[in-house]
Amino acid sequence: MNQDELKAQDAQNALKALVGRAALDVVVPGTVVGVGTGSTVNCFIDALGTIKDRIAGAVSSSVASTQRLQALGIRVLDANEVERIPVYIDGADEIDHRGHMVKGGGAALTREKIVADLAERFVCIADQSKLVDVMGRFPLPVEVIPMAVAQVARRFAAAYGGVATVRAGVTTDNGNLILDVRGLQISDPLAMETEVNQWPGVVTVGIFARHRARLCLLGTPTGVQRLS
Ligand code: ABF
Repeated sequence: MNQDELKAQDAQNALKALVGRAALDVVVPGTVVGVGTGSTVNCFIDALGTIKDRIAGAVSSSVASTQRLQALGIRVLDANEVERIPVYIDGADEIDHRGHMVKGGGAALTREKIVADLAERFVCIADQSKLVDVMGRFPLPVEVIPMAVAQVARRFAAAYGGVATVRAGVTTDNGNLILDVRGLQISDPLAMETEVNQWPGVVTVGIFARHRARLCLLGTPTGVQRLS
């Protein structure tokens, strides 16, 4: 990376740390917190460690987040141990102005959606680069049963003109593959999520429209914007 790229990365990391800390404000004391995955969430996990005695524990969306939480002494509960959690905090690869998200760049989309489903409130934490008018520039991640990747790729081409490729060297925590689909204009996230969800072999599509964020803490150079 050249100097400018390094400076841009440092600036983005600073925004991630900013929103990671800001997310402590939405944690409900004494409760179990839903925790997502990714570098922005890692900032939140590190901040959560500073108030670990004021929460009842966490439900995690990935092995990576579980390990980070446990290393900080935060109790991690199995999702089956809880019926409802007040808040789920997670990042996104893209988020639009209605809180719909593309997620799965970290290959954790299935467990992220499972924990999001347990939550009363999904709070997305992201730096300003993630906010878009129409999603689709980021390749859409889809978790797929290995035997179905070719057919699901054909369906994306036929239905949306998408070009799907298997993410090299990645097996999800659930033992499946990730297709990354390029060339999409996700103008109706709910419709696409509903359609793709029913394709045989699709475990999870990385569109979070049914489980959209009710609040987004957006990191910007002038501070944290609360978008809801
Ligand atoms: C995770 O957050 C994934 O769904 C998404 O890909 C990722 C964004 O990662 P980062 O915060 O590192 O940009 O929830």
